[in-house]
Amino acid sequence: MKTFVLCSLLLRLGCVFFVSNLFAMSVDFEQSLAPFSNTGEYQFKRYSGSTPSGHTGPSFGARGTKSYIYLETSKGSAHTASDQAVLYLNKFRPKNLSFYYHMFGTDMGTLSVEVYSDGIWYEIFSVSGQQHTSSTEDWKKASFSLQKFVDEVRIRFVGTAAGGYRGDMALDEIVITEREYQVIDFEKGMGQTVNTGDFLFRHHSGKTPSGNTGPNIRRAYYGRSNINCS
Ligand SMILES: [Ca+2]
Repeated sequence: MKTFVLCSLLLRLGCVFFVSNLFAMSVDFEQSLAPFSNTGEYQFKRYSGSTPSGHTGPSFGARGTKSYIYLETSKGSAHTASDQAVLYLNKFRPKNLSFYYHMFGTDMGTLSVEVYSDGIWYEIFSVSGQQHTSSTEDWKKASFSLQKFVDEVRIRFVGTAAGGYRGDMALDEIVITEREYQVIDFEKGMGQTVNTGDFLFRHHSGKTPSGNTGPNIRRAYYGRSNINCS
């Protein structure tokens, strides 16, 4: 947040620099569910190949991968309407979210994605009923910007059964891009900032060369250095 405030101030001053610190987490379910976990009454299970029931579920993972996760809807699993599985991830700073889903079967239920922020679960995606016509049809991709959520959030994928065994909904290749907020104190140069404007922010310590302008003290907080636009 301090970086955001600093950027806003510097943009008003007429100089431009750019900070990039993006981190992406890709979960392909080839080895495990981590960092996700199941928190619902029923579970999204890791699987490879076609699901055990005929006429439902994918035959392979998304984008040519082997494994994926799915909600089993045969008897003894989420077979009754309103049975739910919840795939949950705790606390991250969001920028973008994308994932692949496969929903083949005449008993297909509802897949929803919800983001928890400031005490409220916001639904950002929901699709109901059969979205594929065969187990071998390509997975569909969903992608969202989450930049409106400023602070840390939680996320959950909710699979709700419609009743019946032909309702094996599947997920794969969940990618979350995070933005890390950094404080840049300019004590050791410009850090990861890059000048892109017509004039340069210069790294400096102490008073600026001109009189009656610039900071009159050597430090912001307790550091020695700063940058100035000239
Ligand atoms: Ca996969």
